[in-house]
Amino acid sequence: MTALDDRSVRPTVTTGPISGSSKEYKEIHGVRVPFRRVHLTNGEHVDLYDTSGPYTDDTAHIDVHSGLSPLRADWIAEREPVNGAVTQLAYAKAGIVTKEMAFVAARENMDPEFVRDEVARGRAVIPVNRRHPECEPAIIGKNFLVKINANIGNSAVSSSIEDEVEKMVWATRWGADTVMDLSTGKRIDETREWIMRNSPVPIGTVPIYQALEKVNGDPAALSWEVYRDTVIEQCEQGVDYMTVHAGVLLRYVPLTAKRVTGIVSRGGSIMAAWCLAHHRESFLYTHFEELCDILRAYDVTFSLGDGLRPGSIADANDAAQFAELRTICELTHVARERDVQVMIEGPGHVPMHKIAENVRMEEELSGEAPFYTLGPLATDIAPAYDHITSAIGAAQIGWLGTAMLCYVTPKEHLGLPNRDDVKTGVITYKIAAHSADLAKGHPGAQDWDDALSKARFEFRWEDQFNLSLDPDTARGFHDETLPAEPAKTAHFCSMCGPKFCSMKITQDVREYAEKHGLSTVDAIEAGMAEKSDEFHDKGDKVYLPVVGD
Ligand code: IRN
Ligand code: FE2
Repeated sequence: MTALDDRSVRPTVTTGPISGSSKEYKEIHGVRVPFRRVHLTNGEHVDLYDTSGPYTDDTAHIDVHSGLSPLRADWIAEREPVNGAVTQLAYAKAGIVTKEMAFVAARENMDPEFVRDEVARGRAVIPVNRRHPECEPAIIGKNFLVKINANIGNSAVSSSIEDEVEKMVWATRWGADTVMDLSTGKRIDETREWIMRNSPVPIGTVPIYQALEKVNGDPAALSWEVYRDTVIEQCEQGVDYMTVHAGVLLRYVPLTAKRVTGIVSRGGSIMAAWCLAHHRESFLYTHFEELCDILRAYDVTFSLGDGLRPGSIADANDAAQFAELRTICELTHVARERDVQVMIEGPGHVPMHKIAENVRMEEELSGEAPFYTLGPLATDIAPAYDHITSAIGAAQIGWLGTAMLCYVTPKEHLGLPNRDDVKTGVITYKIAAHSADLAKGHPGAQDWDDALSKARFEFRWEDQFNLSLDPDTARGFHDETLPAEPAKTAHFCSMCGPKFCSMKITQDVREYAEKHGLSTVDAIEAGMAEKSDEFHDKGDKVYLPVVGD
């Protein structure tokens, strides 16, 4: 019996298309790739990158007890190993374009050969465990769309399997490119099995959390063997990438002594406690090559954890943080030589002027391994708004070349995020990621903005809502004051009212130009002259006396 046969677990997941959109599949490079097609009222459509899987396809049959259909099963089965390895990196190095590479190339509108080359260099990763065939492949690398990760997972005090499965579906609905299951509470295995079998996106974990559960929460009782077995179990289950805090070395722990916030990483603090208790080097570091062999067998991607990341503005870019970064960059080369895909995790809390140095160091020392950062929060002063403090840092670090941004929700530092927090975190991070795509001049990124701006300018309200990251909230805000149907084509909204709408005024100017056979510039001049005469006629006063009473 598998976890999914348990009928007492009854997740209700959100299904159905996003407002104004439908699921479209296109056959590109020999693979069938999903898109979110936004249908516009002028007969046009816009196709967007789509992370939501079959859940937004109204023709799909969803049964959470059977899981999603294994889209990659044949691709995996028909492949022979190269040089004893089955990883995307090994194939890429051997000059082979896999179906996964073709898939991500189609999704990103890139050349498959370019994808292969980026993977071969280790500048991009495609985290897809052979045992997660349900997953739609995604690529993480600086030359691709900036990705976002949403963390979910229960804790000892809160949440259920049902809640976590819905959070996964909900997060991908709004655009999460990957989801990390950080469960530390009850039924970790079952919860993960439910998430894995129903997830259309890569799933990441931090295996040390479950290893710690196995030894009843006592870090000193951990061992390489307990950890290794946990990793193998999670590999078997299909986890696509794993955070490994292998850079928390014994000698770095004292470097955190004078910090304002010490060690804030859960995994980092567990490993620091183990190193101190045994006065030995971390088993993650001493057994790293063995770990590479395990991950390689499944094509699980390393996410080398930043266990010593700064947890406050005061601690940003300090000796402990950078010592660890140097070590994980060295380990990146070790893994890559062994054909294991790697990304590197980054901070944390960093003020804006100290962000660039992080990217520069990471790229130089790791040979441009994909950087995956948690924010960073650009200030510490706004608990309850840390999705915003962190999105400021995230947009900037994304622009500088960070490949994936780990979201932060409004509950950061305060509590376990619920479903609403998950959506807020995802939308906030989509904003940061897309802003970075624009600033990087990513081909085609601006098309989405242009389509929305055009809809806005032409008062196609429905199109403006439906093109937005969050159509429901956009429509809701509009309808709060102007719910009537005619308002959906009206040339104003309640913010400025009919007389003060700048877009309406611009359109009037253009109409005036056409009527008088003038260019827009001439029309503005002529119109201005008219207005100026009117102004003189009324006595050159900015504020006119109230007429009437
Ligand atoms: C991302 C970048 N730096 C840290 N992260 C994420 O933080 C990581 O991917 C995982 O989701 C979480 C790990 O937290 P700890 O164990 O380092 O606190
Ligand atoms: Fe923090």
